[in-house]
Amino acid sequence: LSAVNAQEKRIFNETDAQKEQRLAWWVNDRFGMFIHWGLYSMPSRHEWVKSNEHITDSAYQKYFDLYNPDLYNPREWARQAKAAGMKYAVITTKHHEGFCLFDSRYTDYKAPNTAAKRDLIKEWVEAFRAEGLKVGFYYSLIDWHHPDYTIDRVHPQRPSDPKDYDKLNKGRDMEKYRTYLKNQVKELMTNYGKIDILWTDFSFPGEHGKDHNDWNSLDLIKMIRKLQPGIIINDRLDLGEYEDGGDFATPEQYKVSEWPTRNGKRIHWETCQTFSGSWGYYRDETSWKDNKQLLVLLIESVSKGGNLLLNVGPTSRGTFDARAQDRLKGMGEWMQVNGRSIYGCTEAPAEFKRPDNSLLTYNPTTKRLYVHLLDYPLQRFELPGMKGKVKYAQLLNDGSEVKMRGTDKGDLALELPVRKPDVEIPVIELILQ
Ligand code: JFZ
Repeated sequence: LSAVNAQEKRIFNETDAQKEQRLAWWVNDRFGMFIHWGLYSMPSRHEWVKSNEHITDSAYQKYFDLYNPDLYNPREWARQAKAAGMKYAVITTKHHEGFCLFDSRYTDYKAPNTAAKRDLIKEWVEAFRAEGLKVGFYYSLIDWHHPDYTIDRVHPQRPSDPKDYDKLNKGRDMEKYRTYLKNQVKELMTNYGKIDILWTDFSFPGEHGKDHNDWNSLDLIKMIRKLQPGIIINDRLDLGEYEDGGDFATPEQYKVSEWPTRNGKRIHWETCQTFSGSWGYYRDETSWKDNKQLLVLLIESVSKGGNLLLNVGPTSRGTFDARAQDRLKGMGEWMQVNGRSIYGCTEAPAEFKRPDNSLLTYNPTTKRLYVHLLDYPLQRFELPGMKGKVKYAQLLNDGSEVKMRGTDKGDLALELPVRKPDVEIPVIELILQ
């Protein structure tokens, strides 16, 4: 431990090496599927619809009454996730609306009490495990259904006049909600076997907000790690004062200009991203990213030492809509032949300079450097300062040799085929000396 880190507050007795071991699979796998599914899939206009449109509990009730995911087949979801090259998945067991996809002893507001008549999470876990994927639970700390959850600044029933908060919150008791929250997390950590990831969401400190005191986060994280010693937990419990108050950071992509640090030390991170903006199914949304943009999100994350959790919002009947299937297929086609530049890879050492319109990743075990060509150049491509450093160069998609020679300036000139290889983003694999 460096002097700086030794001063940092810690919750657990775990060494840095032990933490690295616990997170090793996650760092290696790099690419996961996020799934946002709930009652909000029915209005299909954002998972925040209840808050955005200030919908009351009684007006929202119709979604619960009519919820019927008759086409739900998690084995099909798992198949598509795997084919896309994803190695783990995280599903909303409960989102902010409060509806539970799992069977909980502590609420009636759950899938078994709808036409689904069963615990939808149980079969999801079994299906994803059967495809060899690691499984994770998203659990919303925020709850817009629980009668004891106090009205805050993002709540559907937030008042227009701040003076009205006290009046509205009379009779609501966060102590009772904390008990509910803890009981439900305990169920999730106990009833489904080994859970690989817990994705809590989210804290928003400040006036009429919620922070670690509202969730009793410290007590919660201790219980979670006790029940699931190997689990990996995100950083949204508002325990930032502790170095180990979360295992990885969850920045939004646009904030990541370089590998995020804490006290000068690089941290684990994962960006989560949507296909179209909303996390829940949003039928009329038109802002869908194309396959190339999605691949750039993945490659860019790995090039800065991070993971990508790419979200699908299934329909209320339990299917992936055609646009989602198309994107997953596109990612899979690329990953099928180029996955070697993603799995087990990380940021390239600083000695390797990134040429224009390219992204670098590096596999420290095999000592191979990957150059992702975002804008396919015409025949000649130069790697600054790399003369004499490369044993062999090939296109990753078809394993064909790329001829190279050192220049007088000490650069490495690569001779690329005129015709762009048949992949969205071609990758040159450099086997270093
Ligand atoms: C939250 C949710 O509100 C949203 O519906 C979705 O589930 C998403 C994955 O998580 O939204 C957030 C919360 C925090 C940040 C960004 C989006 N953040 O801290 O940058």
